[in-house]
Amino acid sequence: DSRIRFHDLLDTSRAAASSLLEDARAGLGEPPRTLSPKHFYDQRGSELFDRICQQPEYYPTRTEEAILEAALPDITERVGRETTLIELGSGASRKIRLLLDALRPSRYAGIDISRDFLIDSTERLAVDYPWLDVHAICADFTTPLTLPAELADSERPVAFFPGSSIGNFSPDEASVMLDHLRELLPVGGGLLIGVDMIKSPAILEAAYNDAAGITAEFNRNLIRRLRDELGAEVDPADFDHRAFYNRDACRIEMHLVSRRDQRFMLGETPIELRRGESIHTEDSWKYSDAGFEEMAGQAGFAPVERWHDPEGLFGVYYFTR
Ligand code: AVI
Repeated sequence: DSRIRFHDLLDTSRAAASSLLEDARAGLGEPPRTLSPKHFYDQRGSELFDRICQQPEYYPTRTEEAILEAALPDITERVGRETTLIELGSGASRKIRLLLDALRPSRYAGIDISRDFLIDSTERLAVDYPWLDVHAICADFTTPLTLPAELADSERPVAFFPGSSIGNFSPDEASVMLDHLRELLPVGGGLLIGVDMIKSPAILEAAYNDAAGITAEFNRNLIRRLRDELGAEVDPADFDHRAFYNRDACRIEMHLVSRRDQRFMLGETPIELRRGESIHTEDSWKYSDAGFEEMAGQAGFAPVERWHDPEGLFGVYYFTR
C-alpha cells in the first residue's frame, strides 16, 4: 500500500559498481594502497556517519542546515514552486524537509544506491508529505543516468546535492559527474548544491579528528568489513586513523596506518603491510567560490546565486542550465 513509485535502475549501473572484494584486491595489492570511500556506507558505516554529523567538531552538517534555513525565502524565489525536486543521496535528512516545506514541489525523486535505505527514507517522506508525488530511484548516480519516462517530462526539475558529497570525488571525477547531471536536466533545470569551503587547517583537521573518535571508527569500519564480509583475518584495532589537510591539493586525506607488520588473505590474494604503511581511504576536497563555480561552469551550469554562513565555512550554490 506504499505510495512511493519505485524505479530500479541499478541493474544497468551495477556492472560499473565494483564489489568490495574486487576493489580491495585491486587497491591493497601494492603501494600506494587505497580503498574507495564508497565502501564506508554499509548499515554500520551509515550509522557512524550520522553520528559524525552530530559531533561538535564536524561543522558541515549543521552549517549547511543553518544556511538553507536562512536562505529559504531566497531559494524559493529562485527555484520556484511546482518543481520536481531530485535529491542525490538519501531522503533521510532534515535538509530535504526544510526544502519540501518551503518549496512545496509537486514531485520528489530520491536517488540512492542503497535500496533498503532509499525505500525506507522515501516511504517516511511519503507518509509525512501526503500531498507529494514521491519517487524512489535506485541507481548509482556516479554513472550516466536517464530519468524514468514518467519523470523525464518534468517541468523544471531541480537537483539537490547536499552535504559536500561532491567533495569526495576528485575534481576530474566531479567534473564528469556534473556533466552527467547536466545531461539529466533539461534546459531551465536547476542544481542546488552544498560545498565545503577552503578554510583554516585547524578547523578542518578537528572536523576529521573528533575527540569522541567517531571518525576513527568510521574509517576502521572498512577493515571491519574486510574481516566480517570477506573473512580476512585482520583486526581493525591494528590500524590508526590518520586525517590531515593537504594544503597543495586543498583536500582532507584520510588514511588507515598499519600499527604492525601484518599479512592477511583477501580470497586467494595475500596482502602484506609493513608497520607504518598507510591505506588511503578518502579525500574530501574543499573549494573556493571561484574554483567551484568555474568547475560547474565548464560542465554547463550558470551560477545564479550563492549563500554562506557568516563565517564562510560552507557554501550553498544555485545553478541553472
Ligand atoms: C560524505 N562526505 C561529504 C563526508 C566528508 O566530510 O567528506 C564524509 C566524511 N568523512 C569523514 N567524515 C565525514
